Amino acid sequence: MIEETAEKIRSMEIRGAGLIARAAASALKDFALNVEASGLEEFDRAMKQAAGVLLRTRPTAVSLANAVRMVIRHRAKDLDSARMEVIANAERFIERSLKAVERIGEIGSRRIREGDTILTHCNSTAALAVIERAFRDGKEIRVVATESRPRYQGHLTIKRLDEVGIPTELIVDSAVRSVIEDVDLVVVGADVITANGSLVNKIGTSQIALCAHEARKPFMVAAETYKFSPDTLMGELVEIEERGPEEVLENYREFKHLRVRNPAFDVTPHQYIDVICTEVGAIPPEMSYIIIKEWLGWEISDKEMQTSYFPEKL
Ligand code: RUB
Repeated sequence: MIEETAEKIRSMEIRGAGLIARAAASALKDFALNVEASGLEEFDRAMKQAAGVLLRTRPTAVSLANAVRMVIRHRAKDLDSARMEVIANAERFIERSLKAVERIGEIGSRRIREGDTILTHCNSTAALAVIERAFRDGKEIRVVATESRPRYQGHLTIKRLDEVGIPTELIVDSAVRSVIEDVDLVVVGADVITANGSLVNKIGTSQIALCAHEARKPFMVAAETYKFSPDTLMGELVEIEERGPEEVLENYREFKHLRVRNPAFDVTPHQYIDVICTEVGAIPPEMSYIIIKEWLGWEISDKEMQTSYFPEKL
């Protein structure tokens, strides 16, 4: 079960930071339910090993690491209670994660006005929740969606928007600056929000933010609180996943002097972000530390940060 889910995440059959986190929590729940262990120590060892397999699938999305930590952490003193606690943690994470997306839709959609044209990039459940909520509330809106090369996640976005009935235009990624004047605001999701409020999201996001900034168009990020990275508080840099060259150019081997680069994510500085809509409120990026401290339970002064982690605060 763990390996099966890990492979689906690796191959991107399961993708998008929120879905990855929920799939990992669900796999850990099944594993905790079925793993054979003679005692608490063996159970913990097996859980950690399973967590490691999941964590190694995709390096960037902090939602995965946050979900795994929240699920496997327990205070039980015996095997049966530990099993039950881990299962309950996983169920709670999944339930709260889904509720968070819904709440983000509610909060974020308040920033969308009647007649707005919204630009979105890649395929984000949280960003789509904002857009869909505005539409369901009766606002007449349009969407401009980028293809999001090389994996074309934009195609998933236009499919969903088409099902919902929202008029949408599809553009190539490089057309953003040409159309930005027709757009009223940008709404994107997040893989990671760092302690200083910067955003790590699908490659191309930072160019869009730059265009939006130049054109004075608001740039909104839709992100659950578990997309915020406690590790960045301690100066850790977010690892940007570099994927295979074949995703960009199939016959890359035919070239002798060519190196194809395929970074999957990029960093948008917090100066280009107007608002981050989370399930606990719409905050300026500068308030990210508060989310990490108050909602994820990590303190900058903690020597051993792991000890201050309160999963129940999510
Ligand atoms: C997906 C991506 C999404 C975020 C947020 O990248 O960058 O914008 O993960 O998505 P990939 P969500 O396709 O490489 O996983 O709001 O669904 O968590």
